Amino acid sequence: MTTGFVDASAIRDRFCAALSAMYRAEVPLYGDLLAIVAQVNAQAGAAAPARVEIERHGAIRVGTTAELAMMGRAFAVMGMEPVGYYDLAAAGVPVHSTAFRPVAEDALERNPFRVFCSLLRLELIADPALREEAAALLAARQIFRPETLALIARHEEQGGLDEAQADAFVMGLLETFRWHEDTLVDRATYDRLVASHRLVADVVAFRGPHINHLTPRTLDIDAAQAAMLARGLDIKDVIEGPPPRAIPILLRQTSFKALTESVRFAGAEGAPGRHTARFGEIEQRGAALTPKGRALYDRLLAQAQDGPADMPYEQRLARAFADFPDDMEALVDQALIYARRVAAPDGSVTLEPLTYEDFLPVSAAGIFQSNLGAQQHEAYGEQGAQAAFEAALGRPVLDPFALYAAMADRP
Ligand code: OOG
Ligand code: NI
Repeated sequence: MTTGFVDASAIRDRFCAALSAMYRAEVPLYGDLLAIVAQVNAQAGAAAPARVEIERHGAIRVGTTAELAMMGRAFAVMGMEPVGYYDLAAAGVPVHSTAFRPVAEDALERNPFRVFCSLLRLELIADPALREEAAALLAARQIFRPETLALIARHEEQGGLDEAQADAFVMGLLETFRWHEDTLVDRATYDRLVASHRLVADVVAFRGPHINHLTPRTLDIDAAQAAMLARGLDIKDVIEGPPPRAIPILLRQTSFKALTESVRFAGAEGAPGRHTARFGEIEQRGAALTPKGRALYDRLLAQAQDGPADMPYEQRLARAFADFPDDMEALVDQALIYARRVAAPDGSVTLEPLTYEDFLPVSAAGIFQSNLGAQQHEAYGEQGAQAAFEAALGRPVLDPFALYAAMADRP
């Protein structure tokens, strides 16, 4: 029986393509990145998984619990569920986050589009007057179009969207992710928001949670990074994540630095203002690690970061990760990665790692920080607040390890 509803994966696929086209028009350098990555991936040849060509992740930052809850409902229309909890306060960024992504195997295969979604933690703004002003600004804005809200409700009532509704949903939701040059605040307010934290200004001063980067997946991040440098892009000093390996694990990421863009402050005549937020990023994905593998990764990464300051970071990283096995047999035997048996056409069976579909908090903190310019903030004293985040979202986040374990257990 056909329901006449568009498959959630098809809606996600359309949204991902539309968002990519919009971001390309907004940030032409993103188009350059796509070209570099396409070239590098073509050289990697036949080994490329089919989904790589369309694979992207993006990131947005919302301001209120109501915005987060509605965003969760909007992503649900596209078959994207909240996976994992990321506490960035420890790294001096006043947000906590989850990743909305498909979780079923066929959905990941179709289009693994994921969005790192951060919620501003207003309670971490020290100045009570500014905190109240920010809360009032956020309470007064509506980041979704009324017709998009109606379509989300419609989806929940009828269990899906038909063709016309799906297209209207995609176009409407795209508006929520669009960049707005006009700010909600005047220059003086903007300056006070920036002074509390640049990220606070990025969320509170604007009409909506503009997409701040969109990241294609490369099969060789070292080659892609060299190509970015050759094109003269202003990129981060180090690649976040593990060092280069024979069997890639988790996620390696690098980005070009945030652009300085002109904005028009409310009520302002004269010279435009400047805002720095949007950037470009590329990533290489490897094997998903088990809790044991992840604990080893976290320990070795900390070791590299605490290593001798006079040694280049790459060298410290390589030295620390000499203790992380780098062949399939050892990785599987020691239960460090999730893998599955795959039958080859000749009847032989090989082990294939499961791809890591999530994010890394230390890397995310590094990405946030490289885009805050000179401004660095010390760690916030507060701990993560997963229960509060989940209450805001209206549901618990899924445990990424449980998802991998379920997929890996299949013979
Ligand atoms: C999100 C940064 C995290 C990643 O790839 O780790 C992220 C943000 O800047 O809003 O996208
Ligand atoms: Ni990212």
